[in-house]
Amino acid sequence: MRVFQNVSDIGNLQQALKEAFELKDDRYRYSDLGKNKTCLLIFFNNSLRTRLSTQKAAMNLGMNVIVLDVNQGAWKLETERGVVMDGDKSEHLLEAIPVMGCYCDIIGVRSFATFQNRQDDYEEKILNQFIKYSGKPVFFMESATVHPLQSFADLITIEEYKRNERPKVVLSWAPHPKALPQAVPNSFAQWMNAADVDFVITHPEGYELDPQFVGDARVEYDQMKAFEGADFIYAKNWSCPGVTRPEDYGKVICKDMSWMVDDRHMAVTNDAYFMHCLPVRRNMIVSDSVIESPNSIVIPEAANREISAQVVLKRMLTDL
Ligand code: AN0
Ligand code: CP
Repeated sequence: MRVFQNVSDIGNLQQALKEAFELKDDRYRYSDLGKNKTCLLIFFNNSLRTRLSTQKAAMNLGMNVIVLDVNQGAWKLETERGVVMDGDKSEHLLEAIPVMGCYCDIIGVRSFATFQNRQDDYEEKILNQFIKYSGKPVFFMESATVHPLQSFADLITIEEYKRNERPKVVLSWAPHPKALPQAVPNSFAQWMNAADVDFVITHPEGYELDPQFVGDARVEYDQMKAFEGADFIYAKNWSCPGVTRPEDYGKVICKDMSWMVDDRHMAVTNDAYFMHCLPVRRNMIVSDSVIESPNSIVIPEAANREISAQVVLKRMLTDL
């Protein structure tokens, strides 16, 4: 594997899940595979889980790991070509990327949507430059539009907890004070569409996700109706994707607190498990009672981030 961005990059999902459970059973089985190989993790944005779980996964495989927080200690980077660099940016991405590639064998990059220009975000302008100029395999650690390591971990978690062959999985928008990216719901939709689940998306009008990610999923604007009989509730806030209203791209257009997942919502489900990628704002996205209930699986979900990262790194190492 040279790029990990979309669900298609992982190939057969049953095979990927099998590999994930094998690694979870014995995570040091391939501890020689990464000997003398270096994994470089580049963060343009904050992280707790991705930073720790990916580092751990690389170490399980015997790799060396270097982590760089670009905005803390590195030079401020220019990303646009053709700019006269007389401002506060000391280095251009076009030099920085191939230099980073010199010091590693595999690169992971986190670079969120900036919401300045929908086209730049949705064309994955930054990550595509890493793919093009680093000369190394690149895995996405949440880009402008996708967060595949999260969705793979979510799929592993659903497979572990499902109580019937084809569970009903509901992705629900929930309120949040700040504008958040669409990467998590985009990827989650993409992966759920590829998996064998009954998938429903619910959100207020105006929050329609990009059609390339929605695919054939059912969209239900009545949240309570969507929750009926659900086996898994996957809550997440996202800002306006700008599909139906381009001028609102990246904006908060609804603050309706009735969308917060609480006991009233969970009561109409099939005793559903509650999931969220974290970090989560309590009593905005989800009530204390729901996230603290026995049905909340947010911690095992986060734990599976180590496993999804390890499958991806193992495959990249194998193909070096
Ligand atoms: C980010 C987001 O919503 O995409 C990261 C989630 C994994 N969340 C925040 O910025 C709070
Ligand atoms: N879920 C997730 O990616 O968390 P971090 O932003 O803390 O890495």
